[in-house]
Amino acid sequence: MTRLKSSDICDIALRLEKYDQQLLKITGRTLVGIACHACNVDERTVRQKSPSFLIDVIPVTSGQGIITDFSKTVASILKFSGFNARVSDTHDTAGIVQAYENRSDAVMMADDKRFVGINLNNRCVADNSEVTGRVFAAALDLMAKGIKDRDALVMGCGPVGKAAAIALLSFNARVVLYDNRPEPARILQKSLSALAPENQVRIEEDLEKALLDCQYIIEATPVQNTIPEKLISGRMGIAAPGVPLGVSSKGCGILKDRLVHDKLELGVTAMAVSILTQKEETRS
Ligand code: 2YH
Repeated sequence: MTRLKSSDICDIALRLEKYDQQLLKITGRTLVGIACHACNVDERTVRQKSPSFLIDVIPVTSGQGIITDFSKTVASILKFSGFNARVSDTHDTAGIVQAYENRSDAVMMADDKRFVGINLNNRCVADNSEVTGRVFAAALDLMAKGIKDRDALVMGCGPVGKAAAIALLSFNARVVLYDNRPEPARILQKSLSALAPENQVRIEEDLEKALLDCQYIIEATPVQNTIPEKLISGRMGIAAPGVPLGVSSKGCGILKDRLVHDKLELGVTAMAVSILTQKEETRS
């Protein structure tokens, strides 16, 4: 799992407007629009509710500690997406206590392993890895103007790749799994078998063949340059939640507007939309 560095995120807040316009051009939807597509909710309803939904972003000191600008950047993304967000002036346990005392609707916080949003009113949780996989799959579906019946390659079968594969199946894509280790791909294929007919999910062990076969790609690995430039064509569409980006700068130049990649923006926005709109499951 990649730990974000301050240098990865320090200019995100300044580029939000530009990125939003870029997403609109590539997918036809903005950050909030793509997040709503990922959560299968109506954008107008979300835009009506989000300004009064108060999210406290709580800095967490455990493990490797605070990443400079992390909480501030998360709050900036939330505010840009229309939510009422602020960085808590206390951290860790005290931050959670303060959020309850102030009757905040939700908290967002990350340690070295998990980054979550928790709705304090109904106990719904959004996990960044799961939601990130889902929202990048939604971006790919929009970029493809409907990925139904198309082959979509998922590179990297960890938690983000898994969530992307599940979302792609919900959009009725044919999913091709690739991982540089055979075991994670096999485990994921098995877990997806409950969700789709056998012929809708296959494993491809030869990356070159997979990249030649599939026009649409989710790049969910934590490795640089996983997609060789010679295999990148102008007709490919890539949604890349992986950090660092698996496409070289020359590759980005070939793809132009056929690439969606960011380090926090889509994931954070989709986490907020998810905790705003999820309903608590009734327990028996
Ligand atoms: O970047 C991370 C982890 N790799 C979790 C990512 C889950 N997809 N955590 C951020 C740590 C933030 C820090 N504790 C802070 O500044 O609060």
